Amino acid sequence: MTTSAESSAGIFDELTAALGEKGVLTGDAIAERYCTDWTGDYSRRPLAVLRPADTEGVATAVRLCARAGLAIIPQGGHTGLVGGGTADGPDQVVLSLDRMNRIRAVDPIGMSMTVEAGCILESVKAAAEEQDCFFPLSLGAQGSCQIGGNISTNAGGLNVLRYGMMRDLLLGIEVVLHDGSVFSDLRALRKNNTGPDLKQIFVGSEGTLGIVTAATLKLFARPRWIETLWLSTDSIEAMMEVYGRFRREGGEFLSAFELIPQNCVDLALELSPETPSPDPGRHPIHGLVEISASGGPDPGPWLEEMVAALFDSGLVKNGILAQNAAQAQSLWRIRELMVEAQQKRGLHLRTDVSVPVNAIAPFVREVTAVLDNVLPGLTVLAYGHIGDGNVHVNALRPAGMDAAAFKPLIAGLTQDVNAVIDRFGGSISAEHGIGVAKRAALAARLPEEQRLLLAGLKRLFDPQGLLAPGRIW
Ligand code: FAD
Ligand code: LAC
Ligand code: ZN
Repeated sequence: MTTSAESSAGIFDELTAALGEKGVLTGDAIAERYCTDWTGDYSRRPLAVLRPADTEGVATAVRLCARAGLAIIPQGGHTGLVGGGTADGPDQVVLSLDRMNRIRAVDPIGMSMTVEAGCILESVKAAAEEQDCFFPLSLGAQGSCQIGGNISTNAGGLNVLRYGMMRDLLLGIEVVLHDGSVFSDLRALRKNNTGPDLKQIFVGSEGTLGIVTAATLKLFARPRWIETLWLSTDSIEAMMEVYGRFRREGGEFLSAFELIPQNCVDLALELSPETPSPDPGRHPIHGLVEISASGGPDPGPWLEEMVAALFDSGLVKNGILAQNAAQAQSLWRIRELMVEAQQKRGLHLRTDVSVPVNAIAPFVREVTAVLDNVLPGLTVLAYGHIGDGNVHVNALRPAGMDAAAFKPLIAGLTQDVNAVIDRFGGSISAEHGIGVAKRAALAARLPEEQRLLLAGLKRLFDPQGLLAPGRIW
């Protein structure tokens, strides 16, 4: 076994012979996107980038790397927010799935589709729509993230409250294991109670147990009516009341409910001043709500009554019911812009936490007070998917503080957020995963029995410790 960059030179010749010239990049041929993630916070040149074109190529690459003792960091769209897809040590190669982007089949009767792991989420959604079906996973990064990355992080996003997370959308999987063998079960079975469901072990395992090469996904009926609302309230407590009313009275019509504070709207409009302000009155808390139905009677009349009642009750102070698709899009654009705007501000505190839904209001108040107190001048941005109890408690650094001065404070601020999360019995990672960023925080919270089971799982699936080392465990 060889372990250094120099002595592994021969392995790259072998890999090139197996994967072709396009399949192995080294040196200057490695484009920046393989080195630096979307946040810009994680960056490192891997020894090489392997780009197999098919499952057999992935299997060969894994076998050869295992023989040479090279660690593999699987990489999808590189949009993950916890540093998982970036090389971070010597003797590591990135294995990119980007050439494995074929839609293998769409079945509009069984309502399923089978796709390769490197398919971009947006193209998966488009292929489903071509067959008059709907694949519901939706997130801001959908133009770049890949289905393999979505599975490996158990991605969530905007429609979880109706359709569930990636885990709930998976019918089958194909995975290359540590020795190059292939675990394949791409059957579109809706029911299969033959013991533990092995495919679920790979969901959320961030490349540490195997490399996902293909998946069979659940499809749904395409929504025929979509209504988009922007509702503004005076407080987060009022917004939770509004949410509760929609949840109880809207039932399965409710497909998204996003919490957006005014400071996030300000950020979005700062980045795109031509975007119309959804609430010139600048109420402090907004909700971006989507109601949709795939069939049956148009929910429009019910919705109008519901919104009128919310105004009458005094809970909602201002609101927009989008009159057409363009207006709906411009409301959702604010949701996207506020995330882009944070990235443009450079290094900032970024978290992804969850609490029981009924604790969101007190949690947001407490965590904001804690952060304001620890570092006055922070702009705390607490937004997210409140139907899932999932808040991104992010914060921009105080005016005048540069990134170099802020960087050493991030770990402490994150611990402060996590301490509040612990008091509320929440989770330090709701949807982004653990990666390298949250490894220590997870380790500090894992009960011993769970740690032992997970360590055993890792030994079983990756005895050499070469699959995404340093992630999660
Ligand atoms: P990558 O970043 O490339 O990789 C993520 C992890 O998965 C890494 O550990 C990597 O090693 C592993 N991996 C990737 N592909 C494979 C594979 N084929 N086999 C095994 N392991 C693999 N996330 C949400 O959950 N909800 C959101 O609402 C959301 N919004 C976002 C908005 C923006 C603007 C951005 C930039 C990100 C957002 N994310 C969100 C985070 C991110 O998009 C998701 O985590 C996504 O699932 C990552 O997919 P990817 O293909 O980019 O994976
Ligand atoms: C979002 C990402 C950051 O919800 O998860 O915008
Ligand atoms: Zn999110």
